[in-house]
Amino acid sequence: MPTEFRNHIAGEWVAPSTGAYFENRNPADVDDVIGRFPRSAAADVDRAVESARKGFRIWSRTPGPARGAILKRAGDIMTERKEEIARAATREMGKVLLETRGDVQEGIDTAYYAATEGRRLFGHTVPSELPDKWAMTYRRPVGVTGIVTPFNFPMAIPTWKIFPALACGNSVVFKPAEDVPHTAHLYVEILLEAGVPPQALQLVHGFGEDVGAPLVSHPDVPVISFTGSTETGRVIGEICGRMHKRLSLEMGGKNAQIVMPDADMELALDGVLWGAFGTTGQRCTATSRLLLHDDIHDAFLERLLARTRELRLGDGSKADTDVGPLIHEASLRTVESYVEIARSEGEILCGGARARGDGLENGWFFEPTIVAGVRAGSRLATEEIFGPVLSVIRFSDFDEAIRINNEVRYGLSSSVYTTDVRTSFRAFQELDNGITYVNAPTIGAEAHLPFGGVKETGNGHREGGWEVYEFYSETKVCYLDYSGKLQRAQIDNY
Ligand code: UN1
Repeated sequence: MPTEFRNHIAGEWVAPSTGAYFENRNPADVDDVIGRFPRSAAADVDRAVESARKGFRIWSRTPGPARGAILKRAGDIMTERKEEIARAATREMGKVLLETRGDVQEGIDTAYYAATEGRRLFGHTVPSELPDKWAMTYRRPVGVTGIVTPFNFPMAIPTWKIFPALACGNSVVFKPAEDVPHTAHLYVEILLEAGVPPQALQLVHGFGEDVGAPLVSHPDVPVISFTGSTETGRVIGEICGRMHKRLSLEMGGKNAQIVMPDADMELALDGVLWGAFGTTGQRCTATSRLLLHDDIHDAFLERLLARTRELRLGDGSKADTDVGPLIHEASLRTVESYVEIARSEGEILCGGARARGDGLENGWFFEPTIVAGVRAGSRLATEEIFGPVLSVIRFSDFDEAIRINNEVRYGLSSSVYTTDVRTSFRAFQELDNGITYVNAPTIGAEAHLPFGGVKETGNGHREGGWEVYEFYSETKVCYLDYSGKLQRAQIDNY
């Protein structure tokens, strides 16, 4: 009998109000059941929010440095348990161990950054325009935060949101993706062990419509942070707009790697293989378009095909695996439907089918796929696929590459391979993305820099780095007039 997991609500590990559970299965071997997780409902969310309101009162009054010390401990425990968490994440999510180790490391980096931010949370002290008067700002926590996360970074993305939310003094109701509940469970265990007050941290498992929806529309949750599809983000945005909530959205991408004729070709090859097929293409930063200059198009493709055919598919926990499975059957069907489109919109040079063979029968494996001759503006060139499918588009000069890069509705990351400094700086200025890399792939953001995209990728906020702390706190402006008389700003001093 698989282990039955619980929600964490009001300081206790509890069964869901529904009494119902869902199974969490390994995408590399669907017969491997990891556990049964609560299929919670609105009543569980209500209890969680009620507890988080109490938790907020305790935690928001804990001094920032004391909060930071607890987050530092969480980072230490994560460091000790890194391998165990990585293995749990690979088992439920599928990506290779090398990557889940990186995923956990991103969480650790975020913990240590958040720990020190507890000693900063800077405000400003500013001269007043009037004599004997002080003006300054400080940062206040906002309240209960609702955190809704996807499957592809089971540790990094929850930590990006929860550590800064806690560092700023907010309490948390966490609804992880139903595909990766075990990693979420481990993370919450660690936070509690580190000393986060149990009332300040709630974990509610379940599905978007049952748990995510009541959380997003709960009147006592003024802050929502969501990473997922642009379609779901739009619905959340409408609800939060109506309810005047603070909302951070991190959504789709259609990221391009541009290869110029002056590039180091070996480096560009390494970059696109990692960017397109790492995480089986299931990153919002994944390289899903390869823009090749006419002069190197054929030669580059030939080498890329040879390298792609060498990639070994398999269980991500095995040392010789390069590419793991897709997350579930629905994702496999989506990828298949785009391959159908590829048949008419381009030429499939490799892959294009569900992968069969030894050790692959029981998982959602799809062959790394390259489609050449894709026209800019076509569906394959503009829609997010979230799988191992790379569309190759030709261009004849950098202006055209910029235009193609910018024509999609998303704007997360972009990459240019070039040895020309002028091209590099033009890329920084003219590629319409939140992140541009020169001589590095479209994936690989670092935890201490802001992360996010423009256009339909986001809604103007950033995760990571120093910027996310703005999102999780309110600026309070404080004036103190010690002149002993009424001083009218803009009037008495003019
Ligand atoms: C995501 O794809 O949802 O830059 C996040 C990267 C990672 C984060 C990706 N550090 O690829």
